Amino acid sequence: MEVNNVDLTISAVSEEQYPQTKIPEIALVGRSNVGKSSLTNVLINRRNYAHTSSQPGKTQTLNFYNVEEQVYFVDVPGYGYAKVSKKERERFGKMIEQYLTQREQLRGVIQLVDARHAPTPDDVNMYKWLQYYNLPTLIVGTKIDKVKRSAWNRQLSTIKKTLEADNSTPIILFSATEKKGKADVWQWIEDRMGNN
Ligand SMILES: Nc1nc2c(ncn2[C@@H]2O[C@H](COP(=O)(O)OP(=O)(O)OP(=O)(O)O)[C@@H](O)[C@H]2O)c(=O)[nH]1
Ligand SMILES: [Mg+2]
Repeated sequence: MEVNNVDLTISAVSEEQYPQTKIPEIALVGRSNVGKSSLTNVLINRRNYAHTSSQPGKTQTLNFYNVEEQVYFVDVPGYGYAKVSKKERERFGKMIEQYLTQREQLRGVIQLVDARHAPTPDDVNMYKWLQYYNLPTLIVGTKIDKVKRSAWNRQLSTIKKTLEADNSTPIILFSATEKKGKADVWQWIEDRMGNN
């Protein structure tokens, strides 16, 4: 998609604040610091519209980015290390769970994993959970620029094997710095947008 207009519609802390439109939504999930904001920025051709940071666990809201009035990207706070109280984390987990299982507009989930390493137990749990709820899932292996080219295939199969991903789950290796994988990720999103 040719992207010129993007708008951070809302950073929601509760369901009443979600946009009240029929526009399809694509959620981005992954551990803190894996590169969700960076992927968003590449997809929308902006340098730092979705704020990136080297400090993990910052984002504590569901951020809805309206892209060309055609799709929302929903940046879901990173799991892993949230620097918040247990109570806050529970409230938050519930909100995310509710969003992912009950949101009618949701067409698919992009799960990001760090392509430099094998997926963590948190990553595996998240993937299994998404499959359990039959959510169409795309795996994006981030930071592939940090892996030498000769190891890309090995990393790809490590991701697939560790997640026990079946063939209906595509895996795309991605680099925000090189913009590698951008077209393939967009293709998947557009395919999902056309599907009810
Ligand atoms: N080399 C490289 N660095 C990346 C890539 N993607 C993200 N980073 C870096 O990783 C750090 C975290 O990226 P973010 O995009 O902020 O990660 P996030 O998943 O949004 O993190 P939270 O919002 O805290 O959950 C930043 O320093 C980015 O510059 C990539 O593809 N290659
Ligand atoms: Mg972020």
